[in-house]
Amino acid sequence: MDEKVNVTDREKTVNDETNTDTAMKEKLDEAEYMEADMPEQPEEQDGTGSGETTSNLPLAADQLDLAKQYKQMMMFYEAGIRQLTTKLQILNREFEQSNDRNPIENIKSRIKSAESIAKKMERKGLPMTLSCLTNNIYDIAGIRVICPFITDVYEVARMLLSQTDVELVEVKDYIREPKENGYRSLHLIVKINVFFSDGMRQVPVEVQMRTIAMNFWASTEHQLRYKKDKVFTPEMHERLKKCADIMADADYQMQKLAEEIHF
Ligand code: 0O2
Repeated sequence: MDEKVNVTDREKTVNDETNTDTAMKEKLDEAEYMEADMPEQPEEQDGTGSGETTSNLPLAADQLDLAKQYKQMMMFYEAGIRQLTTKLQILNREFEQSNDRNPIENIKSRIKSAESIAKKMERKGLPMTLSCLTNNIYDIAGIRVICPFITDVYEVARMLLSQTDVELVEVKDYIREPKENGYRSLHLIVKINVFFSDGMRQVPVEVQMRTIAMNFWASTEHQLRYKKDKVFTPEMHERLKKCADIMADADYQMQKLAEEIHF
C-alpha cells in the first residue's frame, strides 16, 4: 500500500519490514517468560558450534504482533472500500438527478478472506510476509458494481477515473475480450487516497463492473463451480458458455432498445 507519510510515521506502518524485524529481535531478547510456549530446541542449532541455543521459530508474542498488524492493514482496506463506495453512490445520485434513472443498480463489497489471500500467495509463489502481500495482491479490497446497460459500465468507470484522488493501476476488459468460458466484466485496479491520523495512504481496490445479465451468469457459474465434488464435462462447459452468450445477446438487445428510444 503506498503511503505518503513522513519518515517518523513510516516507522509505525505495517509495511515496514525493518521495523517488524527489529520488533522480532527485541521479542527474542526478552523471550525468557515465553519459553513455556516454545518447543525444546536441540543444542548447536545455530550451526556455530558454540553450544549456545538460538531459535528461529516465531514466538507467541511475535504472532500477536503480526496479527495486530494484519488487523490494522485490513482496516486500511476497509476504509478504501468505504471511500470508493461513497464516491460511486454520489455519482449514481448525481446521474439520477439529471437523467431520471440510475446507472448503478447495486454495489457490493468484500474483504478477501485470510484463507483466499494465503491460497493466492501460494499460487503466485510469494513468501507469506505482510510487505509482500501489500505489494503484490491488489484485490484484497473488492467492490462489485452492477449496472443496467453496458454503456453504464463504461460511463461509471469514466466518471470514477476522472477523479484526481483515484489512480488507475490496471484495466482488464473482459467485456470487449471475454474469458474463454464466457465470463464478462470490466475489472479496474485503482488506488484511492484515504486520510488517516498519521497521513494519507493510497489504498488499492479491485472494482469489478458488469451488467445485471453478466452478473447473473457470473454469480450462478460461481456457485456451480464451487461444488468441488462435482466434475464438469466439456459438454457442460459448452452449455455454460452458451448461457454466457445468451446473456451477452440480451445485453446487446437491451442496449439497442435503449439507443432507439434515446434513453
Ligand atoms: P473472489 O472470491 O471473487 O475474490 P490477478 O489478480 O491479476 O493475479 P486473477 O485473480 O486471475 O489474477 O484476476 P482476474 O482474472 O482479474 O479475476 C479475478 C476475479 O474475477 C476473481 O476473483 C473472480 O471474482 C472474477 N472472475 C474471474 N474469472 C471468473 C470466472 O470465470 N467466473 C466467475 N464467476 N468469476 C470470475 P477470485 O480471486 O477468483 O475470487
